[in-house]
Amino acid sequence: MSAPLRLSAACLSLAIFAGLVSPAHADTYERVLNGTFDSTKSPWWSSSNTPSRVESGRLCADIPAGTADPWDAMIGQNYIPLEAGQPYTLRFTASATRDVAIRTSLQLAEPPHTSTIAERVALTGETRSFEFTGTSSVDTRHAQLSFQTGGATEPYTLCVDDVSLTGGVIPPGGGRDFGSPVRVNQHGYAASGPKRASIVNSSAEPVRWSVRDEGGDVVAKGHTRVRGDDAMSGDHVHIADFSELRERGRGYTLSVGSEVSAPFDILANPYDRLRRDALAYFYHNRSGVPIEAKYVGEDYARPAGHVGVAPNTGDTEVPCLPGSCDYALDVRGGWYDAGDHGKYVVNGALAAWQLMDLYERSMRNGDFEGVRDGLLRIPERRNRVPDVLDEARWEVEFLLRMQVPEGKPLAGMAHHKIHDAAWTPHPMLPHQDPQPRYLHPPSTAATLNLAAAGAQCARIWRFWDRAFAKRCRTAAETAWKAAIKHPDRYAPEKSVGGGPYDDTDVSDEFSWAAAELYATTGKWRYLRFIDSELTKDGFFWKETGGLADLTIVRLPRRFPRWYYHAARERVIAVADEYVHDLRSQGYPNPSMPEDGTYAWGSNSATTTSMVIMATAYDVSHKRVYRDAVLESMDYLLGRNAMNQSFISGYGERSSHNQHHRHWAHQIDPSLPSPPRGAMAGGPNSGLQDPMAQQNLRGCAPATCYIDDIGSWSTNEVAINWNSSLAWVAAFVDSL
Ligand code: 9MR
Repeated sequence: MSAPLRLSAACLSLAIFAGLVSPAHADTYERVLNGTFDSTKSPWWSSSNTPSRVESGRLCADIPAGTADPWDAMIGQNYIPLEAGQPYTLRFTASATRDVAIRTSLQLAEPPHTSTIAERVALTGETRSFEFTGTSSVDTRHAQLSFQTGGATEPYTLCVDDVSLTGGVIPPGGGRDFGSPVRVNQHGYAASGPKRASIVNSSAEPVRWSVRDEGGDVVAKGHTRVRGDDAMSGDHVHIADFSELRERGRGYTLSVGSEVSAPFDILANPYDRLRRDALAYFYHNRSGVPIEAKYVGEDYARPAGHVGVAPNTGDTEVPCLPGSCDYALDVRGGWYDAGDHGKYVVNGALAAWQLMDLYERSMRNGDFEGVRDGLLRIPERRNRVPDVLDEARWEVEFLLRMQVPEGKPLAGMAHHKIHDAAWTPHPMLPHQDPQPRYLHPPSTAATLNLAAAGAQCARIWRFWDRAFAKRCRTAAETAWKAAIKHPDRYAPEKSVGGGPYDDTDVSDEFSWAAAELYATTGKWRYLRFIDSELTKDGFFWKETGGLADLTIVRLPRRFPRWYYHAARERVIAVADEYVHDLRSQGYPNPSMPEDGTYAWGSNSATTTSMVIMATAYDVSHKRVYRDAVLESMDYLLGRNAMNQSFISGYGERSSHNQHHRHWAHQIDPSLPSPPRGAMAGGPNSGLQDPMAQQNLRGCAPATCYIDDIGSWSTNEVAINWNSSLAWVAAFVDSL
């Protein structure tokens, strides 16, 4: 539970006390999502021994016999917000196919499981209505409403409907506190770079600003520029520009009237540590190897996950999804994708590619830090290979294991993914995961992404380990042939226990893989498949076409001259659009989706746009691109509509409750928070999880974010997001 919510709850209670807000209407705030089961049961869940479904507009569950405690068989809903001191009323209808007594409970989902309502409910075959009340003694967003049926002597079916919980005075989506309206890069500005702030202020005229140093002396002052109404946030924004201030120091603040920003530094090189922290993310999330205290510290050390040691069932001999093939593969290693323990070839290949691309960019631009052996605290440190390549190889080795072996059906294709049969609860360390894990059928997209990353690996590793380079090249060319033979194997959209990474248009993957294969082999047969162009849509795991242009401009001598010139022009044209969008918004985000909404992982749309602007800088040396990348860092680090730094450990108000199964300090104090340098997914207009639905209703796109472990659709971390963060952190550090 974060301090801002507690504060605002207290403020509201005070307001009620003072007669400012009538508590009468509070009773109307509905706290249950989908209590009527009109079509779906989401976000209701049931225990794995208690299958449930929607039946005639009710939620029905098959209750097993022979369990012991009430909570051994439940249906329920999580992430219900409760306010301390407020009364709540629970109503529902229910029936059962036997005469039974069950329990209904409204309580904290995590220890100490403080309960607000706990009642015995006697059920018969006839549908009856129930009503219970209770007063919450806690402020939380983590209450759980459940129907607990364990201890039955005979099996039966339970059905519930019209479940409603009303109460509380904070309206859904209300009570949010973004702190100071003066928004800065809370970490720090580069002394030689642009230094601007965004200020929420209703004035139509410029207002005065001043910067104070740590000792309180005014060191710069001026008037704002009125940027005006900002569509994505709904804020009326002014810009303060203090770029002329170059004096290095810590603890500066910017004031407008009585409003003061979070403190910030001005440093010669503010991003040297972020470059390493953003990359360290990957070792932390390695599968198949113990994470050792000597590299990460005691708090983050943990046993190896998924090396065939019970209760793990993977990943040393993982069978195919039942009915899809008859073999098992050793697919140990790689990185866990995100807050979950799945490993997905489409996304893994993109993330590994970005680390290898970072290496190639560093080589080409003389950024020695980027290719340094000893940069990171990882087991391969000082093995005479750049650490960023060691880290990427950890993933590439896994990708190679996902390829269907010779002699099997679909040989040469890559299995789309491997993950748990069912979603595991939080918290859960990788070595504790008891779920069966399966290989999912090969897909063309995964196969082509393996071909792309494999070809890049072959090119790069020739200088470091010829045998490995050769393995990569063979895998890549084999994958390409298999994809040509099976060009339309698409992963399904529906997915349980892991993400889908579904994609039914793989023309962009063909083009990207062809560019990589051509760059590595020089074989003309690949050239004609390069038919994608970088557009303002940039790139992400589903849209990889634009990456072909990045590869071409990174490796000009490996492509026909006219390819390079055309790609360079496109990179610059797209970067110009990003610079334009960054400058026209109240907050410096190069990503400004045309449909006016932010998508899942919007912060990675920011970082990938930054990669493209940085590439434009590399090919043009025009300062405008470099400055735009630096200013985009401001957005990520607090100069945004929520006064929120999205990178853990960086800035006064930085995300620290990201959705992750063992960086779960928020729900289990014995576990750590995310380490420094983990980027949250960011604002997502889609509100695709109950935490977001409960707390962000009506949010302006740029504010659809909540720093709570429950919000996987706004606050997860992921390898493809941190790989682009690592890329841009290295870029800004190299300037
Ligand atoms: O990043 C993915 C995003 O583009 C999709 O909209 C979303 C839903 O399919 O999935 C995101 O990826 C998640 C993956 O499916 C499972 N692991 C966590 C990933 C990050 O949230």
